[in-house]
Amino acid sequence: MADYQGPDCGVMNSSIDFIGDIHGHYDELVVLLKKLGYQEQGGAYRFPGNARTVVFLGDYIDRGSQVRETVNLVRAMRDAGSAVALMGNHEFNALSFWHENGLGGHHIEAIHGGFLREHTFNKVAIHVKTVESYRGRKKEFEEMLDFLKTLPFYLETDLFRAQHACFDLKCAEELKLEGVRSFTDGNFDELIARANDQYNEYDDSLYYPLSLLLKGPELDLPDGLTFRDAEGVLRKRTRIRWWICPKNKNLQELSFQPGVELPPLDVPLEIQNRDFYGENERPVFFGHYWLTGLPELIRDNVCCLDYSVAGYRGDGRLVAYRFDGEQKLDPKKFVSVAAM
Ligand SMILES: [Mn+2]
Repeated sequence: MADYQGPDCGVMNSSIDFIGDIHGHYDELVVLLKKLGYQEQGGAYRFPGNARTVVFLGDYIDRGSQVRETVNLVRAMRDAGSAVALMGNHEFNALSFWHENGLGGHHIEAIHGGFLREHTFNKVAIHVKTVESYRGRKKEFEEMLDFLKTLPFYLETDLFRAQHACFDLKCAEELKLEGVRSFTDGNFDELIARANDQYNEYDDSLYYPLSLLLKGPELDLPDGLTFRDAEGVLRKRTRIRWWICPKNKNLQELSFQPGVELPPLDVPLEIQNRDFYGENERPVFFGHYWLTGLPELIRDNVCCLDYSVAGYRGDGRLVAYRFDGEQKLDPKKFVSVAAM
């Protein structure tokens, strides 16, 4: 951690392999890295001659049974300079879940319970696999949390953008203005409290920019409308396609909740007027969305790499895209491994 130079470290050229959500599926990760031509050396995988770099798109923990092995490999590659590891919503959630409300004097009144996330049944259930993976290794667990604090929220070069869920220019600008690219760019107790403070009307909150980058934009469903997500949790909000012009689009067209069909109802004007990721923007890479089937491009500058390797049906894939700077992405450049 001490030697870490920041999110641009390691990305010295345009030959990058982006890898989607891993969620404790270490065996598939190793197979994928080998398939991409990376070779093990001193506990990390590197591309021969350091000619290529991995960018991990977040969500290393939870769900799978090899969380510890996954985190250790991602961290070893980050430390070796053969990878950049971005933060996912699961990492942000874990840091918040284990952080005492009020630590360092930053107390959020509206949050009940002793931590920045209430320890309710559903929230505990999400982290069970991670805790099991570190059973009897409390110190290592704490070191893992310290590692998660260092993960940058997004990565941007002249050739691409990458983050866990959604690229939003205003959010990126806001974080840039604040000089905050990760939770280690300042006092952690203060930053994590601000990132969880959606109740602050004075708005020095980081809640909005971080939730867009790490979870993507969501839309409240009309009264009474709900659906169950892949884990059976009842949802009153839907994720939306942030790369299409929302003007005059209805709920069915705008919703991006693979496997869930919503009715073609009207969408509030404030959502119809929101910014979106245009067709002429540089390519953007992300995970998060639980896609199924074989990898395909959403658009020639929009590439989601989460194909549910940790999905309950067991038919998911761990997916990479081999990027060489092209501004029109090529569907033949996906490389993937079926869940084992
Ligand atoms: Mn995920």
